[in-house]
Amino acid sequence: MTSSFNRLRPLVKCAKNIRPSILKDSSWGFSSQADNSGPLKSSCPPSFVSSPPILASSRCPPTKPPCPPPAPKCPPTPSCPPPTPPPCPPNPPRCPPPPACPPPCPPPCPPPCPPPCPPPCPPPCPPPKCPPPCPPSNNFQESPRILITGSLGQLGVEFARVLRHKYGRDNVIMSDILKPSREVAESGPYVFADILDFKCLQDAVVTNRIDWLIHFSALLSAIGEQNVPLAVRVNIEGLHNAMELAKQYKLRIMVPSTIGAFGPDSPRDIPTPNFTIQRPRTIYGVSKVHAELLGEYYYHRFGLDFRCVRLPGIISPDPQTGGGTTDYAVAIFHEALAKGHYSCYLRPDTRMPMMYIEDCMRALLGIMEAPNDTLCDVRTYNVAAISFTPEELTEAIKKHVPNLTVDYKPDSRQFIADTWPTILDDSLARKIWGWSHDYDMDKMVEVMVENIKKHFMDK
Ligand code: AKB
Repeated sequence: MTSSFNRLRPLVKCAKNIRPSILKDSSWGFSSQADNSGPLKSSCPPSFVSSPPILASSRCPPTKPPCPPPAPKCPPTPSCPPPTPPPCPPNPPRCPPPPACPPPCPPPCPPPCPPPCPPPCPPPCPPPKCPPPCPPSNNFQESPRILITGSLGQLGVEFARVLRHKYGRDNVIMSDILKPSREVAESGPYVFADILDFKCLQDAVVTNRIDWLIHFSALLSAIGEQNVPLAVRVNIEGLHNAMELAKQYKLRIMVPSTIGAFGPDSPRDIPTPNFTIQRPRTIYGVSKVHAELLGEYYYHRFGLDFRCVRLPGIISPDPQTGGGTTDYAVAIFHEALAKGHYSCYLRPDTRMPMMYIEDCMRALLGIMEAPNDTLCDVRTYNVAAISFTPEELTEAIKKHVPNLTVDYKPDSRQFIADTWPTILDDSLARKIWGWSHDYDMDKMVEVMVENIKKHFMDK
């Protein structure tokens, strides 16, 4: 289409120069809106230019050949160039004032809150208060079964009371060859047991399922000297039986020793040490050294759990002291309170180690309950409390019995006392298993007077 338009373009140009009137009358079929005010120019096609100028309508000679037939009409331009947008007006119209903007948007919402924190933890729980772990399941740890030989003596009755209080009435069996008092018989189990009869003692151990053997049977220093063969049998043969039973039935055995296990060759001017010369001059002393050495031998040789304390003179309200050299320190209280007078079998200046019965009980319990590995290889310990002379004791008692008089008539017991220590060094027991005494002289005297008045004066 464009090419055919270009072919016709000269014709269109030409047609523009033709006077419209002419054109109107012509049959060429052109019509134009062009200005007709200009000079008339040839409107012929170029092929007629050489011809004479054409005059007014009348001027064309009629002879003149008619114009060639008009050029065929241009077909409608099918493809006009795309309309160009109208140019912008020189002065663009003024924009209306911008509308009032809406207020700016509020700031975006903050992010949603995190979930609330969990409540703080409660304080940590206190450690649970558990009961102590169960002891090994053997009867020994829970409550030992205890047999006391010679239990009707000064120490046996009291120690049975202490042990029963601690381990139960029926776990402590008293034994002796004597008929017990009603009070003793009613206090707990009592069996006849002659320590010189091995089978008899064995029966008591087996039947009562014994764990601990407390061997008190012995003749004391003064009475032992009056019957040495009996002392040998009771103190030495009886000990053999007890020791052998303890070995066979793996019992813990405790045998008390004494200041009587020392002799004149032992140090006396200083507190007598735990380990020193022991050459006693009484059968009682000899038998106690024998007990110490045999027990220690069984400990080393057979692993026997042997324990021993060297006791001083024990002072208790019970007047039945049993034939010792230190008995005066009990008898003087009873005589002072009963008669106001005492005749002493020792010189007034005879100093000996002494101990109140309650301290003695604590010493016995202490050594029995001490862990075996605490004691190590030391199986025999000095234990001490107070040390005084008959004269000093008299003065202390006079504070309670002011009219007390004492005379002194030393007898054979003086010879024994003169060979014994005046004071014991018990530092080893204090250090190794925590021994300590509670009663000094004044406290002991006060309690003795009080107890004797209360329990023995009206009997
Ligand atoms: C005694 O005097 O024989 C006993 C003892 C000190 O061992 N009291």
